[in-house]
Amino acid sequence: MYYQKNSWIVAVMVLCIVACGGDDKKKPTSMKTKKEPAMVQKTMNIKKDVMPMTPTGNMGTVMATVMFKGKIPKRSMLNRKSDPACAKKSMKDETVIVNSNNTLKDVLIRIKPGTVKGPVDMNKEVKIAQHDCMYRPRIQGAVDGQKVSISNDDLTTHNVHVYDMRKGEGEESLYNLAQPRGAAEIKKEIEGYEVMKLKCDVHPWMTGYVVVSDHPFFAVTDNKGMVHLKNVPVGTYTLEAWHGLYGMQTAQVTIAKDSAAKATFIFSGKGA
Ligand SMILES: [Cu+2]
Repeated sequence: MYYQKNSWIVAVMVLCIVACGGDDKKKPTSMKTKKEPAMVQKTMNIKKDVMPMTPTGNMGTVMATVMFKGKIPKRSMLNRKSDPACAKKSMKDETVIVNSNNTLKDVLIRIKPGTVKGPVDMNKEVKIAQHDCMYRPRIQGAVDGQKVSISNDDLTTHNVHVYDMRKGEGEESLYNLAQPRGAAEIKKEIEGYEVMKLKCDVHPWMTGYVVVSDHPFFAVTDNKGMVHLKNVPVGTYTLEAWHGLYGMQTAQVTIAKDSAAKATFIFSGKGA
């Protein structure tokens, strides 16, 4: 029931998009903005009347930044005493990480699924490590049909419990597998999922996400709160920005040939 719980938070979010800078001035980027509730559409439930942009060889870049406005949530120390193997190392809560430049880390930004095509290496596995009793990376993107490979680097047993987060349907449990120390990787194919949420049934603080798309144009904001999506076919798109607690915002961007379309999202911490 994740989305329902957080939909009111999303409703107060402010979204904006800034004008292009530098050489983009010759080719104005769309300024349209709109707000939507978290994950308004299923990732793979794509409307058939929307034709994806077909690559013509003309490509541009998206440079997106996620700002954080409001009271910065305190990152408490996680209580990991229940497992001595985990308790050896102290870790802070990672639900909301605001960078020193007031940007938000761990936001997945992508072109809206179903609206663009691009090259994907379907043989490349999406790797998730359980390391220091945390999922690493905490959030990443993947393409539908790729395989996930989940490893256990720790000297303890984890129980990988994966859910698909579906709008209005709560979370659907996909699989639930114990992985003792030294065990082989768990490998599973992504089969039309929306957002895979990883939880460990042994260590309740462990949370990870894999956001699934049908194209390769996605990235997660870093410790500067930025992403660059490169070699995107020219066109006008909806850009989606998704955070594990705050949900999704969208913006329109127009990508011109050999130019960088800039977008700025603002997430508000109010009520978080
Ligand atoms: Cu665990």
